[in-house]
Amino acid sequence: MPIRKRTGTKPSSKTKRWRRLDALHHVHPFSHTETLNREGVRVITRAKGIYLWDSDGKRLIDGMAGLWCVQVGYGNKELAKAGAEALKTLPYYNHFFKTTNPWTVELAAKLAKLLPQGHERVLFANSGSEANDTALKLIRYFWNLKGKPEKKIHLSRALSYHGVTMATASLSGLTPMHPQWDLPFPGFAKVPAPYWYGAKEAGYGDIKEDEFGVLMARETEKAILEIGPSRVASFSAEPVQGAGGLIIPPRTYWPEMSRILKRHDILLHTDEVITGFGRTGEWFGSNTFDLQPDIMAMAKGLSSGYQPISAISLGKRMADAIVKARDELVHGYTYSGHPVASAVALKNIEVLEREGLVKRVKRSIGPYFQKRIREVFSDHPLIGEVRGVGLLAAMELVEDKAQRSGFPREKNVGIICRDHCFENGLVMRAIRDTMVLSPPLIISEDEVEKVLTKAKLCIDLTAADLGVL
Ligand code: PXG
Repeated sequence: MPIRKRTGTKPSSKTKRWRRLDALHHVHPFSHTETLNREGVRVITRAKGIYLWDSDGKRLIDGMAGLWCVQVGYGNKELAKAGAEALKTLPYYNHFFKTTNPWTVELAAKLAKLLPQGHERVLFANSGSEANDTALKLIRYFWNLKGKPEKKIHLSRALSYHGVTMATASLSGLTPMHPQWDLPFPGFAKVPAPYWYGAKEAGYGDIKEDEFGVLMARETEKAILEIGPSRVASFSAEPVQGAGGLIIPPRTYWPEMSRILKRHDILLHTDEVITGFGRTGEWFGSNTFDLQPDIMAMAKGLSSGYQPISAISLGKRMADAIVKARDELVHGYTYSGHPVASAVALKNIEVLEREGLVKRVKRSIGPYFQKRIREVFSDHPLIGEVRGVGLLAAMELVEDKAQRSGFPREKNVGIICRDHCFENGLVMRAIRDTMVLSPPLIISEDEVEKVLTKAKLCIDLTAADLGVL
């Protein structure tokens, strides 16, 4: 296919109006407001399956399932109907005053069946940040109940993303998330990420992947010993790190980490906000990596993003302590277990089960996606590594494949590639210079081919811009 740049179509009067109002009145997350206003936002007006349409009728393939969340794809009528029915029947009620509602109860019971062994109790919240924030509070409470109030240090990893509240931003290891807010708070310590592809640039030489996995776990243990194990409350981790660049740990990492956490009596808090609900080919990333979390946070795929809802599940040890505590649990949100969000999440899980979408990621579409993305890109001169699991994949754009060394940051290679993708009708996320795909779980083989054809065109365009092709 010839390499060409598409020129954008002229925006309609409606688009111009929305862009103007947006620039005047709407402050966007994780955006430089003045730059965004100058360049103008894209207005997304509808979506179906794996496709999005903007206000000028341009169609885009959503290679990111929104923000890693639309498992069942867009436009699922069953979810819409379930939400509408709950809206008409009980648009709101809470769980504070000895009350509950049928949708939330059924959802909690359903989750108890799907969650890892021993996780039979859940709390609800509205976002991934709130779920992780709640998890941290429950961890602190647990150790207080156990008579070990000195266990208060929360460990997490470099490049992790756990949310944006004061505590979860402190927990996050993506350092740009801290200075604007004078974070991290005291009591949050960081350990290295098991990011093998970056090991050479980080000074570890030609270390083998398996060896690196063990080494990163041992570095974590070193940090634990320096702090003093009696002070360390928890280790928080995404089974696969998402927003930090799709970091898939070497297979030796988690078994070694699990041993270390057990040895020092440190709670494992898995952040399943991205890895939950089939993304890695099992219901949870904790299943894929054989983890026994003490507490888990989930959001996104819980409702396929159709409603804001998140959950925190307690393993047996934490549940026993917290449920049997003498005092009332002084925590909860106005919208915890919202009936409409619960109804939609319940229906979403029903669809995932009935359509066998999680199994499909494990057995058919996941392996197909992983095989094809490697076939198309492994030998590309711009791509240093293709990695992935289930329906998650990343491609590292590098300057020198042999040295595994990247481009200078100021070249913004990832952004160049992402912009080509938008121009050519594909949403592909750039994390630094790593291109990431996380499509809806309903994606077909034919649609995978469409994604990869567009991705190839855009990576070729990027290579041409850089004078590589
Ligand atoms: N944990 C993980 C692992 C996440 O990925 C959160 C917690 C926070 O969830 P809420 O619902 O509070 O946003 C997330 C969110 C990106 C991107 O650009 C990723 C997220 C959010 C926004 C952008 O990759 N993940």
